[in-house]
Amino acid sequence: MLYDELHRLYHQPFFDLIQQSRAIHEEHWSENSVQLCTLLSIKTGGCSEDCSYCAQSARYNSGVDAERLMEKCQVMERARAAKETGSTRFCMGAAWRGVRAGTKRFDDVLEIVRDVAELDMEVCVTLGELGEVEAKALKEAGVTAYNHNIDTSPENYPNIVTTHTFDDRLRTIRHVQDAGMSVCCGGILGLGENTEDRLKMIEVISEFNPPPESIPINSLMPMPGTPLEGKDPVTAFDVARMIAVTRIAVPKARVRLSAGRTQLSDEAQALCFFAGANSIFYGDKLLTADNPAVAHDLGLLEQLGLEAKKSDRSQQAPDPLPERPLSPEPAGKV
Ligand code: SAM
Ligand code: DTB
Ligand code: SF4
Repeated sequence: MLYDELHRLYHQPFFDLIQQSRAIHEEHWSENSVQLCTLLSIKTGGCSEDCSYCAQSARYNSGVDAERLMEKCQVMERARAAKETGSTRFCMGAAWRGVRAGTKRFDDVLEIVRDVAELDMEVCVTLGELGEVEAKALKEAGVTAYNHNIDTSPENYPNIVTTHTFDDRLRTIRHVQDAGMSVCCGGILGLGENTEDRLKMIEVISEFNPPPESIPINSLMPMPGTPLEGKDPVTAFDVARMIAVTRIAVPKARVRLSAGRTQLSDEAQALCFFAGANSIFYGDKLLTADNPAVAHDLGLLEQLGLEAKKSDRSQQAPDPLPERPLSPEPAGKV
């Protein structure tokens, strides 16, 4: 969806926007389900990149220590526990710039993926940059979705990260699409960007072909020691507006109310679900930061009459849209 239309939608009176996003939501998502995804940081800290929001960059004194890749048996324990609490997608994150085929650490990750895939959960990984070969290997090992966020507008990206580019991010997403994995791609609100940047980010994501299967909308969790530690919090109305615009721009994607739920009241989260969010990160921890407690989230879903989505490992990546080109385009188009 083009920027001008996103701008028009976003700047309507709040209730007009929410009414429109609700109507689109009901048209495409007849059941009232919320996808529950559990995150696990399988390799924490010590990252070479300088993403200015991230506690895991080696460049900042955030108090997060660099750790080695977790042992497979420990990961399996956590995946089984996630399944027992009702989670249907297990998302493993690594604080790496990227992965390369033929390295021990990539082989170790493939081994972990193969075993987690046996649990009949959807398997998502976020490992940074991927080439064609790595994407194919992950798909073959049993990954159903790959998370790789563009985080902000192409114009604002260099203000947030200097060690890799926006186009590097788009290239990885292209490789994920070509390998037949679902793309999970979203961004962060509250990095110091303006509304125009937020809408340009959604413009890029909504032009992906095939479209993303899920879109995480994170609010900055200001991590001590990072350059963005003192940023003002995002308001609940800003989050709800962005969720509504995202729902309208990409009707069939799971829109995930992601990092930052600890800063939102239950009522604000209910508003976000009403506006079109139908997925959350579920479990007491995100990667290094806090998330609402499992019991609290289950209570909230029950009060709202929302059900947990069933697992669907047979999920196929969304089909390409026929009229769009499949090859990589210049900046901003994937
Ligand atoms: N290293 C990989 C990468 O950069 O893609 C995977 C892990 S990285 C931590 C995954 C995503 O987490 C980032 O793209 C960003 O959207 C989100 N994230 C990281 N720190 C955050 C924070 N403090 N607040 C909100 N979102 C954050
Ligand atoms: C995403 O969009 N958000 C998640 C996941 N993808 C990997 C990560 C949020 C991280 C929040 C900060 C932290 O835990 O360090
Ligand atoms: Fe590294 Fe990813 Fe954090 Fe950037 S967001 S510093 S690439 S772990």
